[in-house]
Amino acid sequence: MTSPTFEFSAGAASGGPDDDIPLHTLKILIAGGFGVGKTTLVGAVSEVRPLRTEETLTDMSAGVDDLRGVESKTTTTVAMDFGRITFSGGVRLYLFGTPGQERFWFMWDQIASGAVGAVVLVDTRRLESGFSSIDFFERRDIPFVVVANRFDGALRHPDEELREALDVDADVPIVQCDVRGRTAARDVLVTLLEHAVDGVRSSDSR
Ligand SMILES: Nc1nc2c(ncn2[C@@H]2O[C@H](COP(=O)(O)OP(=O)(O)OP(=O)(O)O)[C@@H](O)[C@H]2O)c(=O)[nH]1
Ligand SMILES: [Mg+2]
Repeated sequence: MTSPTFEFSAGAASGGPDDDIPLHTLKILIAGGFGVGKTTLVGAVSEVRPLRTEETLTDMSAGVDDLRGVESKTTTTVAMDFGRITFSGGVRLYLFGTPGQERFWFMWDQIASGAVGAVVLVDTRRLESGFSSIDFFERRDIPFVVVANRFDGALRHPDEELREALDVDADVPIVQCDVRGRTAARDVLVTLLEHAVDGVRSSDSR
């Protein structure tokens, strides 16, 4: 597989004293169900210390939080994650990680406001955890990529099998990786940007 190449407005940020000032700032959501790796992705890729809103999972969550597959998880995001990454060429992404638990989904609309794209993380051991997020972005026409996070012990499935199981359109990129790695997480964001730009181009040409 070739690694993605992303160039935004070639040359737009070159040749001036303000080279270090980003010319394009974009809001991106990192979404998905409970415990699929949203906070992990933001932390892996952020160039600044990420803002986190983790709270300890307590006995109170028994019967509320589905810990199947993520039994070792001790904390959960109760509001959002925030991080930042800047690409050469003057594109700066502000990353907003959503809370995964259903009881916090009322916040999603506000967090999503102004987002140009989303990463939907799924855990292939609990694929159903991705349905609500996919539905959320499809309804709002927000471009997204699906990322099957490589959890230990999870079976590997071909992309097309995942596409069918998740019922996502043929043009939606599917990436399988371990988002604990900075390069893998960064490549996911590049794939999303390319997908979002493709969408704008094809709607312009209509
Ligand atoms: N093996 C493996 N573990 C991962 C991967 N990504 C995340 N994890 C682990 O999975 C656990 C859950 O990750 P989080 O980043 O807290 O998940 P989250 O989606 O933010 O969870 P909530 O905010 O509670 O919904 C952590 O213990 C991570 O270390 C991965 O790609 N592979
Ligand atoms: Mg989290």
